Order: sequence, then C-alpha cells, then structure tokens
Amino acid sequence: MPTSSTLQTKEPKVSYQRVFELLEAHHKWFQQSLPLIASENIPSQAVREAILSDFGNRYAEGWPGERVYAGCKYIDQVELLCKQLAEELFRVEFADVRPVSGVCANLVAYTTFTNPADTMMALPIPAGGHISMGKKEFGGTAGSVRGLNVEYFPFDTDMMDIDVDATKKRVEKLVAEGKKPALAMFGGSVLLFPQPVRELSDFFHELDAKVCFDAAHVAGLVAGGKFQDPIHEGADAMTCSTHKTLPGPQGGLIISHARYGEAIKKSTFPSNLSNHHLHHLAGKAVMFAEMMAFGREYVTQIVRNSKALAQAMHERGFKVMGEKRGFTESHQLVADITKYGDGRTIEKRLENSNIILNRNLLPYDIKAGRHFEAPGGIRMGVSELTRLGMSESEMVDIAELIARVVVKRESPEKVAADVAEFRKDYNRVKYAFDSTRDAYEYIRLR
Ligand code: DSN
Repeated sequence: MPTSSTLQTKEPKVSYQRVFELLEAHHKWFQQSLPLIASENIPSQAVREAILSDFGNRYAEGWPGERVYAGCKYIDQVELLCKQLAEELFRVEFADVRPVSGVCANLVAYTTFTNPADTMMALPIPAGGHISMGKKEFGGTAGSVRGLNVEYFPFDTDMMDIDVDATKKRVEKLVAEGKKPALAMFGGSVLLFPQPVRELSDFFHELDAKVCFDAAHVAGLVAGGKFQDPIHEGADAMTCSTHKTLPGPQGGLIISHARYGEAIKKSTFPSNLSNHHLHHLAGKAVMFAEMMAFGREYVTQIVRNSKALAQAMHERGFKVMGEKRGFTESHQLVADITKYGDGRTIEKRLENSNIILNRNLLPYDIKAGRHFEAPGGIRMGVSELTRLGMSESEMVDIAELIARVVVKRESPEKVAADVAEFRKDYNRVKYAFDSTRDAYEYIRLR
C-alpha cells in the first residue's frame, strides 16, 4: 500500500496527472470485480450526468421560493420536483430531500424529536445499529453530537431481530429509573428482516416518545414494496441515504407526516445544514423517477438474489446468519466466518480476488473477545450486481467463487482472473431509462 509520502511530488502537474491515473485505474478495477458492499450501488448514466451539472457549484440555502441567494429559479423547480417524486414514491405527505447524507438525516430527526440529555432507544453496532445512533463513549453521533443518552433494544440473535417483550420490560425499567425514552430509533446497517415497528409504535407513543426508522440500507426495498413500510406501520419519520438500495447519488432523505413538516424543515436548515448539495439533489430526482418506473421489478430481483446467494453459500459450508428465518428478506446477508479465519484477513483475500465486500461485527463478537478490526463476520449486499442484470443463477456462481477463496483456499490471483472473465457480460446498468454506456465507464472532460 503506498503512503502519502510515496505519492507526494513537488511537481504539481505530475500530482494532477496522478489523480486521473488513479481514478481511471479504480474504474477499470470495478469493471472487473464483484462489488458486494451492502451500502453501495451503481447509479445510472442519467444520475451521473445530473451530478456533473453546474448545480454542484451553486448555493441555495433554505427552501424553494424562500432562498437567501439569487440564481435559484431552475434549482427551485428541480428541488420541488424531487420532493414531489420522493413523496409519491414513498406514499407519504412530506419529504425533505436536502440532507446530504444518512447521518445528516438522522441528525435532522434527532433535532426534530429530541432535546440534549433525552434518552433514545437504538440497536448497538454489533446487532446492526449504525454509528450515528451510537453512545457518546463510542463516538456515536447521537451521544457525542446531540448529547442523547442511548439505551439499547434487546436483540434476539437467533431471529436476528429486536425482541419485543424484552424491549417493553427494558423500557419500563428505564421509565422507573427516570429515563423515559423520547425517541425509539429503529433500523440500522445490518437489517436482514423487517423490525417490529408495528408491534412497538403504540407502546412508545403511549409514553409520548416518537418513533423513527433508519432505512439507509433498505429504502429502495421500502419504496418498491418489498420490505416493511415504517411510516405506514406507525413511525413518525423515516430517514435514509439515497445510494444503497436506492441507486442514487450519495446523499440523505427524511420522510414523514405533514404535521412534522415545518419542524423538520427548520431542523434541516438552519440547524444541520447551510447549503445542501444541489447536483446531488438533481441526481436524487432522476433516481426517484427511475425508481417509480422500474423500482418494483428491481427490488423484487434484489431479494430473490440475496436469498439465492445466502442459500448457495450455506450449501458450500458457510454459517449464514438468520438460518431459522430463511437467511434474509433484504438485499443483505451476513456470514459467520470464524471457522475460516478472521474478518479482516478474509476481506483482504477476497479483495485480492476482485470480490469486494466488508468484514462485519456479529451480535456475539464483543462477548467472544473480537472487535471491529478483526470481527467474526462478513456482510454482503446484492443491489449493485442486480443493477448489472444478474439473477439467481449468477448468485450460485458467485457463491462458488467466494467458496474457492475462503473454503478451498485457491490463489486469489487465479480467482481474480475468473471473476474478471465472469464480469465481462454484465457491464450495463439495468432498471434505467437510458443504458447505452458501460456502467463503470470513466468519462473524460479534460
Ligand atoms: N456504516 C455504513 C454501512 O452500513 O456500510 C453506512 O454508513
């Protein structure tokens, strides 16, 4: 691995050139790889065009029609269109499309529904929670930025889900201790199955707490009707990012009921944002339109693919989590790989084989003495491969390629060559209005 000092040069033009060489090398590598990171996706060429536009160089603080800058007459129209598309896609009364990331959207929710020192229920990271829901002592956003006291939902590892009865008991105890929750934050980064929003919303509302669902990972599935629908199950708001199962540019989104619209608008601007990212706003609008046209078909195939990959890995000896419930109902699957090594080493061997996924903490890792640098699990997501047109039979081939590296310990170089060959037939983005370019084409403007 080069270090910044080996890359550094005194000649600006050489460094300038080097940046483009590295960008082109990255594109070429992804053309020949299996991208299985569950939080990533490949946007359409239309989204890529939108994010290259001049919108990315402008300022539009505030709300359409109420900006504090001139020059926004086209930006305002795109933002209103984007908002309307999001509301239709998710069948909700209110969307704020400005948050620049999933973490930012969560901060908007915390600002709207809590005050510093309030208690919030969330999952810990090993059970699938996200750093933005974390406690202060671990550097989590909720604790260290909003000053929330984070308490954990009890988690059932066999079911890979929040335990409803144990949650009620834990919350009753918190109430008795004077720590009544102000917010229940469902969702997270490992989300194999729908969570009990319907079962627990009334319980939290009776305590005067609000309910939010972080759908960063599963928002595309929610939009396409293939996962739970938190807002219609009792949640007050749903936050998400726009680039995981939603195949948009990197960014965030919060959706809710009309009654919270004004409060959310103020929490976004001025509380958590100055300018939002206007090129990404245009990209989000394009992606929402694509999802309205192709979303159902796309997410139906995603869930078929993740189930097929989980089953094929299970048949090759992997301990895939959630076996009792059919492994997964989302785009993700998680495998315990402790019988083959640690997560970091296996992630690296797979990367050297052009199979790109991430190591992941398992719910029982901390108790077993493992930590995030070398955890016991790997996590995979199939959204990007589905966008490239792959289906169940390709998932079986991919499970075999992974097993060759991890179980049979074949040389990564040999498998990498086979992966590159396998990828040759899948280089167009499906589920999009325009698909004439190679998915990973490096587009030069210089
Ligand atoms: N933690 C990232 C993930 O799930 O990959 C998202 O922020």
